[in-house]
Amino acid sequence: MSEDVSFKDILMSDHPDELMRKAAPFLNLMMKYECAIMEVETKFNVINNEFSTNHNRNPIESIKTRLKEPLSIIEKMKRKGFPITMESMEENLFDIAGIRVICPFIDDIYILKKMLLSQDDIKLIQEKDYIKNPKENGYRSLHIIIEVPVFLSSGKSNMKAEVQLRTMAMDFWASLEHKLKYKKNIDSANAESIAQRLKACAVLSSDLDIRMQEIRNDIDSKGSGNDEDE
Ligand code: 0O2
Repeated sequence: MSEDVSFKDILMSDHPDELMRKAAPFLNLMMKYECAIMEVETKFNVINNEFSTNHNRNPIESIKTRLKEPLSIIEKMKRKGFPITMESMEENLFDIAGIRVICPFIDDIYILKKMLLSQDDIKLIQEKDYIKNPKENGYRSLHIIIEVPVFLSSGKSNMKAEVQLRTMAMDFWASLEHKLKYKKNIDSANAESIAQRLKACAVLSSDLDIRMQEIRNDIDSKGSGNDEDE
């Protein structure tokens, strides 16, 4: 990478032209993260298409993607005590490019992970299995940080991206919990009870996932054999 650029330096510009000139390397880097999102999303769409042809069902219900906002990038680097520069952002933040894959069944999550990681241009950097080890509040999902190559006229860049794989039940819980967390008018007496009730809902949603998986396994084992034989 060329000379490191500080966010403060970009923001100190007092003329629009100067701001655009100084922000150009940042915008170029964000474009590369956006391309990484496109590459990974396409890979999942290809996996889903092939799986659907071979096994007559889709392991992916939906895919959501997001590029982290500049203010969230700065906030996270501050919170973690990293230097607020572009080099630091590339080295320390792994979730600037985010891909969330929602699956019908728990098994689909691990099938998709295996299929993605078996591709020879994908490198696994880190894995956090919050399904096998849920967070204290009940949050479940499989997080993997990967590196994916992006090919531009300037050459190849290996970009990091965070893939979150979860079932529809895990996504339902996480989306509502996320919305509730940002409600500002929860007093501290109420907060404890809310946390406990959310945890109880997480346990229910985990039970639902396990039961639905069991029903599917049962149907598959008695079915025509036209499904996957992983
Ligand atoms: P967004 O907008 O979804 O990206 P951090 O927790 O950020 O300090 P790290 O190591 O990145 O550090 O955390 P982790 O746990 O690997 O993953 C963080 C992301 O997972 C979050 O991103 C959420 O998307 C999701 N997540 C993790 N824990 C919870 C949780 O308890 N509830 C919900 N609803 N989501 C969770 P961001 O950056 O918070 O937001």
